[in-house]
Amino acid sequence: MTDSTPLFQPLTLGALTLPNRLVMAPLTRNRALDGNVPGPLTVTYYTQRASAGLIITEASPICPEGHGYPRTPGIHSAEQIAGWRAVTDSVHAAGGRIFMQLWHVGRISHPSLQPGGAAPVAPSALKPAGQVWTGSGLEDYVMPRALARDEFPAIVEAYRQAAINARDAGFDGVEVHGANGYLLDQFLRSSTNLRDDDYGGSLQNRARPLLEVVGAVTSVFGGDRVGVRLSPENRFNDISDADPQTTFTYVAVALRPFNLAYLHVLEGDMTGQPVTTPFDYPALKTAFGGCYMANCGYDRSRALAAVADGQADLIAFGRAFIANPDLPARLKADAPLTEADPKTFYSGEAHGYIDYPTLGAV
Ligand code: 8OZ
Repeated sequence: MTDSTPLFQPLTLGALTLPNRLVMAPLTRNRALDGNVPGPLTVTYYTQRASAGLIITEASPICPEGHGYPRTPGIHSAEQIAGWRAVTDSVHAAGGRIFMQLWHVGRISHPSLQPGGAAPVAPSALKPAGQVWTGSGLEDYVMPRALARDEFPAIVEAYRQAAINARDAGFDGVEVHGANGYLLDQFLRSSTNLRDDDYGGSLQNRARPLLEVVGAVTSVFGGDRVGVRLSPENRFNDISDADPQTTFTYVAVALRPFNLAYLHVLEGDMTGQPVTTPFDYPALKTAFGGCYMANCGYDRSRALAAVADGQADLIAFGRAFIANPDLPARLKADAPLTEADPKTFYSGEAHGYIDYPTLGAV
């Protein structure tokens, strides 16, 4: 390998120049303090990973109703904005760049995690299969309340306000979480959207909420500081689509006019169920036409090949960044990687969060 290997070369991404093509994927870590405020451990965690070409934060709820997991840091209160400001200042001082992932879980929640113990909201009253971790135990998902048509403008407004809050907190940009079975994906994919108004039925209607949110967020940051994450095949959170290739090609083309910083695609199915119809990711990349970020179990050799062959412009790493704060240096040196410990993904405070060693310290 030479120094010109594109994976380790800078890339102009919208308004930013990244020093390499290695992105820290959004990773839920459940370490927020009371009030779902990111604390000092979170400052250390992200700062340790500032050598990433770009950090994308863990999914961060835009409003109280957007929460579905305990101790996930939000971006809807003054305390949360101040907590995140400490993160962005520290990452920037360490030479890094950081986007915030904006999140609304929709039906993937539980009354115990909702304001006033209310039912979670969703496009349609369809209960997800499975169970939710409430912080004190596992509970079955409940029947969500179908949103009335006139409630959605307030959700778009919450995304717009969250983008303003993220800007005030010092983020370089934001990523709209349109993936993994959460609210915007629940509208988009056919299995979870049975509406008969202009937010359901046709593909154009199912995509409308996502596109309205992208419109609101780009009005705050400008398209060149906004990314969108999609997961065409992912059945995580009990979701599916009757025709993923058609659905996601439509979305990719509809996103073109926003001149986004990137499209971030989770290329696979987190549930591990057998794939029935293979999805054509290169076709999705072509349909979008802009910067394409690939994610899903990439290792060093696949990442090198994908970027060198033009199949992806950026590669997002999840587990590898959890366990290797200095991942770009390690991959460049072809040094061994530390294995991540799944027992501390969603709990453990400092352990498994900020105590993974850098190369010299292994
Ligand atoms: C795993 C556990 C909890 C949340 C996602 C935000 O899938 C998540 C998530 C993943 O995008």
